[in-house]
Amino acid sequence: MNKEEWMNTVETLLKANDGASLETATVPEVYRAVSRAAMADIYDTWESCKKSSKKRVGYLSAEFLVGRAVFSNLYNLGILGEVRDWMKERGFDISSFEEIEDAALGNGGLGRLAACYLESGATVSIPLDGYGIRYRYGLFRQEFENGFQREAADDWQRCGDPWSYRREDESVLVEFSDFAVRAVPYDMPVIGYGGKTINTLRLWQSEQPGSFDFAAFDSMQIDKIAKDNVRCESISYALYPNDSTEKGRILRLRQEYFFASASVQDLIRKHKQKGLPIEKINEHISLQLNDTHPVFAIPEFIRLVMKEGLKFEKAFLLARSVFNFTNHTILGEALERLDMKRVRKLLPEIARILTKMQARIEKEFPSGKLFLIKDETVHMANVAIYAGNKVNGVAALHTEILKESTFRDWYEVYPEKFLNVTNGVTPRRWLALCNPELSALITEKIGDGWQADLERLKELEKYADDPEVRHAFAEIKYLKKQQLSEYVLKREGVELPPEFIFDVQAKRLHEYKRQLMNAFSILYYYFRIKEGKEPNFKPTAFIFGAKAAPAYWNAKGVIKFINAIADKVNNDPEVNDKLRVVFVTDYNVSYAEKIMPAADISEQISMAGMEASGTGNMKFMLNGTVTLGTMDGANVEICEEAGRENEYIFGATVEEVKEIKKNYNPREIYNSDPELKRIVDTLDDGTFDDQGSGMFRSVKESLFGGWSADHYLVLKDFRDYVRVKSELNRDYGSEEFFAKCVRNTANGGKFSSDRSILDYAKNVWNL
Ligand code: 26V
Repeated sequence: MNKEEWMNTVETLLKANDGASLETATVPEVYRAVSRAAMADIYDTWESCKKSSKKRVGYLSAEFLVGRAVFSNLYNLGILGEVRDWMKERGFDISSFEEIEDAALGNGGLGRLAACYLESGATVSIPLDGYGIRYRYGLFRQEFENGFQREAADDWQRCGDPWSYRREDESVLVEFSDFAVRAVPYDMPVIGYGGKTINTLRLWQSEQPGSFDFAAFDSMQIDKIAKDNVRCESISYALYPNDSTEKGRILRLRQEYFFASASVQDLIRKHKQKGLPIEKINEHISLQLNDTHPVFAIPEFIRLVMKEGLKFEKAFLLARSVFNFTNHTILGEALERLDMKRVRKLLPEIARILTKMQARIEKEFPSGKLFLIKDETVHMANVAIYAGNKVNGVAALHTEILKESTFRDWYEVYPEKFLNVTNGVTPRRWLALCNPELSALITEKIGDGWQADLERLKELEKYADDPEVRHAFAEIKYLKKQQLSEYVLKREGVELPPEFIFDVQAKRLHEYKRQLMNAFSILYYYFRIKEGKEPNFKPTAFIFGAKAAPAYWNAKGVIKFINAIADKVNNDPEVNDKLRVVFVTDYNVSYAEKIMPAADISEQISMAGMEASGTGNMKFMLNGTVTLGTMDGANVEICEEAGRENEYIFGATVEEVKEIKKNYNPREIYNSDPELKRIVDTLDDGTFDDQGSGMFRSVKESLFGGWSADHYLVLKDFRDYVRVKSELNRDYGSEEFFAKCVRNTANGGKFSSDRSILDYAKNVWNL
């Protein structure tokens, strides 16, 4: 579209939909018109992409953390700059679209990865479609009340959903033993960089099947009507925030079957519509299961294929050449196990198929070492490994742990199923779009094209030794810090001088990620500065962003603790010229886009072996940030790529963790290190007030009490952590330090999700 056509379309849409003009329209109205103008623009390409290829891949995921679509889509279409200018000429500033909500249909890493993968699939022209759930409410919005986290509903459709089409005519029925629901698909375009390939993200919404119950209405049974309606719509009502306890299990199970069944029905129907035989469906689709949440797709597939006339064994083998499984965590409590009684009650046909699969494995391996169902519990990961083709971990180290421990028995029997695909992030959103200043510098030095060929960043490496380029890097970092600082002042009311070192930890709050250790390190510097022991300490702003699962007590305790530290530090004139602390409110994709480019230090400090990969670490790296981290997840590969001397690594390794755990006594460390003891004691010596909640005592107890005393080795790793942190503080600002920043960007090429997707295409999907 040229300027004339574009503006006409926008104006027509404003008139038709809202009875408004560019002069009178509200921001959401303009947003909808602009988005729909782009939708009109891409229609033909999208339709032709749907038909184009022999084999398509379905990425089944309970979460897609897509974030704000409008900038990314216009950017990938190559019209963001023009549209900005055209709108500006008419007096409209499109940066006001920043008030449009993020679509947060995911919790964190796993959901954001799914979004990056779809974008990369379209960019490298692989026919990859997403299938998920259209939650009415996504991840909760976070607020702070006296430093405590409070959760509020996330109404992501508040300004409409112009990037989706409802496809009523492609609805399917999903049946549970007690009632059936209608799954209505909403399709979002997934626009690749350059706009040549457009794939589809299909999200299912649950609704009441059939038509309005007039008889009930006539007899004034309003309650019954409302109840039936709520029961159906509740299935896609809200995203589970990662800590789902017993009471939510049934609804969660319904959610999982709901979207798995709808997606498989949809795929089989499309296959049949093409007049193709069911036995050949494996030549036309591959399905990737994003963790265990979509694993019901396997028995559902077998069930539906049997309905087409195939015997169980044939159907099972067909499933085996269609499905693949990605594991994203070794955390025991996150590996899904379902109660068979419940499955039998709610999904009797699925239970029968699972039982047949269990019988098959018993026959094949009579020893009982491999199983799907044991003690009336289905192990969903086992189902996926047994009935799938490939199984992958998300970073080299993680995959080794899967093979050696988590899935050891399976690896012994099926070594050929296992492989690694290291995660990646899309460089369009996480470098080009969020850091246009650095992008311009990169393009100036190595030319255009790196956005879709990220290995080309290597060409920057030589500039690490060029003082001019180093300084240009540093200046851009300063600018991004200024921008973030303004934003944080506006949103949080906290002043972060951009001259300070910006030390950032942004990720979900979990004990294994050790935000508590970071908090302790702040107190370490706090006390030392007060005692005059840190004369050369360079002023540092500690920035946190994290949501805690609503029922995760200790995680919420850590948030309150950090907020209490922030309060004390920021208001203490003796230290606040050296230290600032802020816990940003409602950290989400859009906040991340502002934070990553402004960070000097990327905190990746999980206990070794716990963080499957991490993807934030990659975003920081691309934006020229050094990692302060453990040898965990993809940090290991970041060191491999950039050179370990360009990162700040500390702490026990996976092997050392194993040794230490044999006889670990956190109390010994605590008692023999007075400086550390004093810090830990602030949790209950009255230094900080948790307002009677008992949270701080509970956090302290997690370090000493019971069998799992300091399960994540916070006390053990603390000294090495502050040693390296201090070394970083000394290095900061030197020529060599800025060279490290350049080297991080220059060696980030591996962490493009384009590379990950090409790995999957080649080694998993056989495209
Ligand atoms: C799930 C649950 C559910 C039950 C209670 C505790 C708990 C804790 C963590 C999780 C996480 C589920 C999987 C997940 O999000 N994994 C993340 O996946 C990212 C993408 O592969 C990866 O970078 C992160 O390291 C990994 O934690």
